[in-house]
Amino acid sequence: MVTASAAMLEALEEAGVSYIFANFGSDHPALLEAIAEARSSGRPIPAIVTCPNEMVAMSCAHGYAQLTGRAQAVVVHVDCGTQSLGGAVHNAAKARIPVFVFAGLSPATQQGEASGSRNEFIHWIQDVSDQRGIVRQYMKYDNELRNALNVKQIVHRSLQIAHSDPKGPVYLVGAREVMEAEAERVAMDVADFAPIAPAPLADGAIASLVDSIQKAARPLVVTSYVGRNPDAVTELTRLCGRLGVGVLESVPSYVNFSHSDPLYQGNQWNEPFQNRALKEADFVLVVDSDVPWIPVVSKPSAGAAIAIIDVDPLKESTPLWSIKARQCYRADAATAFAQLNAQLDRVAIDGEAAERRRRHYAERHRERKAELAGLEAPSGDVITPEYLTARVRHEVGLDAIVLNEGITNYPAICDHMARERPSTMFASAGGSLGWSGGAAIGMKLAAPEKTFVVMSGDGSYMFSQPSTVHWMARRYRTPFLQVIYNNRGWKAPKFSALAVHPDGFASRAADLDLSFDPPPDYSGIAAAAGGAFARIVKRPQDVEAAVAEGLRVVLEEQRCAVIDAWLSHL
Ligand SMILES: Cc1ncc(C[n+]2csc(CCOP(=O)(O)OP(=O)(O)O)c2C)c(N)n1
Ligand SMILES: [Mg+2]
Repeated sequence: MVTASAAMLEALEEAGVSYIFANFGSDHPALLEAIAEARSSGRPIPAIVTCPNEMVAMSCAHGYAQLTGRAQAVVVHVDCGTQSLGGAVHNAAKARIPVFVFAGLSPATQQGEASGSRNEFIHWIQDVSDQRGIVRQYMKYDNELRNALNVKQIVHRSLQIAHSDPKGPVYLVGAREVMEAEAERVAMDVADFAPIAPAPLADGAIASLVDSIQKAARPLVVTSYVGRNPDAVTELTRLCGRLGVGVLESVPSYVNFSHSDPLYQGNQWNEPFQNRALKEADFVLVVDSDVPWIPVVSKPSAGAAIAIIDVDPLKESTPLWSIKARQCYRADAATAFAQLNAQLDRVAIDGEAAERRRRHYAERHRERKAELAGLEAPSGDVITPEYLTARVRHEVGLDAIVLNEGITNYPAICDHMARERPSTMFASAGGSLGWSGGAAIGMKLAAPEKTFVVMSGDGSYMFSQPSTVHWMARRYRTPFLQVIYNNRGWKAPKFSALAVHPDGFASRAADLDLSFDPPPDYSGIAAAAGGAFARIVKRPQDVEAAVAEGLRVVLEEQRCAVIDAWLSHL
C-alpha cells in the first residue's frame, strides 16, 4: 500500500520530472512524509528545490521547460500559495509552457474522522469555496484528487495535456486526508500517456504555400516563437535560403533565426513607426506569433497576402485578436517547414527569382548591421544600453544563454547580443514582470555546463524577488551573470503615457511617480542574500572590467555576479 502523496511522487518520477520546486505548508504532511520515506528507502523521487517565493518557483519551472521542453513540478500551499504564484501563472499560460502545479486543500473533515483532519486554526481560515477558480482561466487543465486510487492516472494525464500543443500549465489539488489515504500501488507505463504528435500541414496547404512564396517578389516570414523548437529554426533557415524569404521577428521570445543570416531583417517591439520590411512584403507568412504587428503603427500593405501557421492559430484564449489571413493552418512549425522543404525537392524552383529576393534582403541586412555597429560606440559620459550590451556580448560570447527582461531595452539587448543559434536567448513571452531570476535558476539546473546571463530592467529585477533568487542560486549552485539596466525606475509606463498623451499634463510633469530615486543597492541585495559579487558601474570606461570580473566570478567561483549599470535617468 502507498499513500496518494507517494503515488504522486512515483508518477512524477516515472514521467521524467527532475525537480519539484516547492513551497510547503500545513497542507503537506503526507507529502513531506512520503518524501522522507522515499529517501530513507532509497527510492528515487524528483529533487526537491526549496523556493522561499512561489512566483520564483513557477519561474524556475518556466525556464526549465523553455530550455528542455519538459514540464517540472511546482508544489504550493493551498489558496494562499496558489495566489502567491502570481503573475508567473499568467506567464506560463501565455507562453504555452508546460508546468505541473500541485496545491493542497484545507482538510475536508474537522472531528478527527481521518488522518489529516483539521488540527490547526489555519485550516478554517484557508478553506475557500473555489480554490481552483483562482487559476482556472490560466490552466489548460485543473482537477481535484478525490481519492488515492487513481492518483497516478490523473498525474500522467495532466502531464500529457501539459505537453500537448498548444502546451500549458496544469493544476491539481488534493485535501490533506486524500493525500494521506492509502491504496494498492499501481503499475503504469508512462508511454501510454503520449502527448499529441506534432500536427502536419494538409497536402493542399503545402503546394499552395510554396506557390505563394514563389510568386511573391518580397515574401516575408514573421515569427516570435518558432525557436522554441531548434529543429524548426533549422528547417526555416533552409526554406528561406532556398527561396530567398526574409525573416522579421516580432516580440521574439526565442532565437528564431540567426542574426547574422543575410535574410534576417531584424525585430520589432513597441517601436512607434512602420516597419519597412513588413510594408514592402507582398506575401507575409506569420508562423508562431501572438503579436505579429501592432496595426496602429505598423502592418503589412493592404494588398499583401497573409498566411498563418501556428500551433494556436486562432488564439482562442485571447478575447480580442484577429489579423486578415486568407490561409490559416494549425500545424507544428518544424513539421510544416520540413514538409515545405520536401515539396521544394519535387517542384521546380525559379532560381533567378530566389536570387533577386536574396540580394534584396542581403542588402537590407547589411544596412541594418552597419547601423547597429554605429550605435555600439561609447557616447560621452553616459552608459548607453547599446554600448553596455555590446560590451557584455564581447565578454560572454555567442554561446552564453541570455535571459532578456530588458523591457524598454528589450530591443537593444536583442539586437546587440545578436544571437546566432537557437536556445541562446529567451524572454518570458508573458506580461508579468519578474520571470528572469527564477527562470535562470531553472535553466541552469537543466544545463549546468552552460553560462547564463540575465539582462533585466531595474524594475524587473525588483519584481523577480532577488532575495529569494540569490539565496536559491547559492543554495542550489546555479550561478549566473546578471546585468541590471538601471534607469532609476519604470520607463515603460512613461512611454505608454506619452504615446497616448504626447502634449498633456504628463508630458510637462516633473514627476510621474515612476522613479526609484534614490535607488536601492541592487547588487548589494544579491550579495546579502546569496553572497553574489556586487558591482555598480556609472561610467562607460568601467563597464568592460566589471563585466569581465563578474563573468570570472561566475565561471571560477561558481557565484552569481550582479552588475548594476547606471544608464541615463528614465
Ligand atoms: C507584475 C507586473 N507589474 C506591473 C507591470 C507593468 N509594467 C510594465 S513595464 C513596467 C516597468 C518595468 O521597469 P524596468 O524593468 O525598470 O524597465 P524599464 O521600463 O525601466 O525599461 C511595469 C511596471 C507588469 N508588466 N507586470
Ligand atoms: Mg527601469
